[in-house]
Amino acid sequence: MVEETSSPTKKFSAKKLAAKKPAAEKVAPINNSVKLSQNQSDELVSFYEEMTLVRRFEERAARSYTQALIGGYCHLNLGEEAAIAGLLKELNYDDYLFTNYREHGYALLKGIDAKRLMAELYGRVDGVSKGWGGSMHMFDLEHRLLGGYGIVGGQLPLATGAALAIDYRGSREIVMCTMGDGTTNIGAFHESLNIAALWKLPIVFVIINNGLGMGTTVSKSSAEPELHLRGASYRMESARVDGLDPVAVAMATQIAVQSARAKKPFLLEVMTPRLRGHSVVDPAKYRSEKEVIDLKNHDPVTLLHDRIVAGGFVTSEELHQIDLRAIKKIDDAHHFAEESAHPDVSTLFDYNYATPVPNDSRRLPGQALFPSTSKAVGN
Ligand SMILES: Cc1ncc(C[n+]2csc(CCOP(=O)(O)OP(=O)(O)O)c2C)c(N)n1
Repeated sequence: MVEETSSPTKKFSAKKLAAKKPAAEKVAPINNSVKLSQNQSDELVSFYEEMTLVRRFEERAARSYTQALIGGYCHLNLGEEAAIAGLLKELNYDDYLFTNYREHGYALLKGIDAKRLMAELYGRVDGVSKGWGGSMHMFDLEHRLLGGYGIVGGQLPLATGAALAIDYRGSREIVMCTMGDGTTNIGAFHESLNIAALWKLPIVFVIINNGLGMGTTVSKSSAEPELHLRGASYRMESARVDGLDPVAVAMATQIAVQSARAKKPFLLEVMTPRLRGHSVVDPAKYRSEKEVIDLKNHDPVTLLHDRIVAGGFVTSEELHQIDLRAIKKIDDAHHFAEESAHPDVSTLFDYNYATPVPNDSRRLPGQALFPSTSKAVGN
């Protein structure tokens, strides 16, 4: 279900926008054990293939982390699979994507090879960021994934700038910029939405609302907990959609993307569960027993499995075969990553904009960094 925003300034009409291009064939609501048409079943199976790939990649990443194959921070998309599949189905190859640090699944479904992504997690030269970015900083210009950002909200001004560049060039691409619910309380969220709306930029802002910023609930941190309503402050059309249902997400995204291509930025809120802790090292002790049990009934992969089987065209065994193929692909990625070399430390600054800085705590503010620059500043 796509909910419409009750904006006090502008009424969002999903029907009107959708009428410009027919939305995907409507599929029965989730958890409903009705029969599907062959086309509907095929569409769901294709989502299932993508979602199991993300699921198996993330499970492998969790395991590899405990085996010390991955260093630094590592945040997983477990629970977000339907949201990712639905969102990325509507992006063209040449559309740009910016995400936060919880990004593996997005990189995978943007078309980047699982081998290069796993090698990045393992910090190896064949990684998508040559081994220097790690889990939070995947970047691939070819697939137009422009990061992967560890600073909460850091991606928003950059994504808005990319949308401005597209507008300036007069080309047809759009930018999609995802973020967590907690990010909507960062100043950059408001600055970016304001500029995007004011300058009519081709961008879709996506809030992945998993209900938690680390361990803090949305209701404890946001005065307006219906986050999509914040679009109204910028006269930006917006909607909230059920992130357990890939078809609903794709339909809502289609509307959002059409809007962005017509130079009307859009704010889409996707409601998802976060099946594990904030990062791989968080045991999520702040969750009540009831919440933990509840989560088991909100696994998008299991829900989709049951929905497809109830649809009557595909058996559980056939879906199991899809899952086995995903496991094999991720296993191959793991072996590839393990065999890839560690990058040479001399390449540390090769892919940075910043120049090397001496790690000298005795240097005072205003003092030159290097002898060569001392002359330039007249010291
Ligand atoms: C500017 C900044 N402040 C604080 C942090 C520490 N931090 C990392 S993740 C996070 C929570 C963000 O939550 P949310 O935006 O909901 O994203 P989610 O982790 O749920 O995907 C915080 C506070 C940070 N990385 N950057």
